[in-house]
Amino acid sequence: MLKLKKALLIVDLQIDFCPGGRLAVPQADKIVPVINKYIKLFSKNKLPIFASRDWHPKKTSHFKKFGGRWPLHCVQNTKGAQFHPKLRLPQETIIISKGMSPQKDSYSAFDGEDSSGQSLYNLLKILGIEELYVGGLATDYCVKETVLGALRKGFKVRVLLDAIKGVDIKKDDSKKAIQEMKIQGAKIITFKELEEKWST
Ligand code: VGL
Ligand code: ZN
Repeated sequence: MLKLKKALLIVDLQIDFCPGGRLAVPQADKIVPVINKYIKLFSKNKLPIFASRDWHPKKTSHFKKFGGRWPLHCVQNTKGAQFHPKLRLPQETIIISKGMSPQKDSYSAFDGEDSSGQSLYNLLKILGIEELYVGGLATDYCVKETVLGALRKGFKVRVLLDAIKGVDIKKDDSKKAIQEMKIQGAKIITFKELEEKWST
């Protein structure tokens, strides 16, 4: 099989999305040790690691207070916007900030940019990435939109089934999100499968 150049993309593993946070995803903290295992595996294989963060201005139409649908969360430079304290991001992790518009809702990491303003898409192209491994929060919002965005842009995508958690405002939202990602062409993988695959 053709060897595709891969990267890991960890979506929004931030304090506000974890239990105790302002927009807590049930059991979100459970995926942190699993994500850390993926990080180690990608680091060992010298593959790039991206971490997106929801990075909202104080005033944005994303928040209920200003006409949107969400409670205040992940406000730039607040504690809740920090990555989970147990997440072991290597120094070279490329941080992608998103949700910075005061007027627009956006969920996909492909709407985000690094500290120099480069889009995620351009960064992936520069690095020659062909296949993205996506985990994080939340399955039914940012993970879904990021995965569908990646597929539309022509990347191969693997969803890390043991390293995602959903909000499930409506029962089965996450299940439906996974179905939709599969229909659009994403493949599903778990850590054990990947570790075995890469050890041969
Ligand atoms: C997200 C709701 C609001 C997410 C972000 O990261 O999935 N969900 N903002
Ligand atoms: Zn948000």
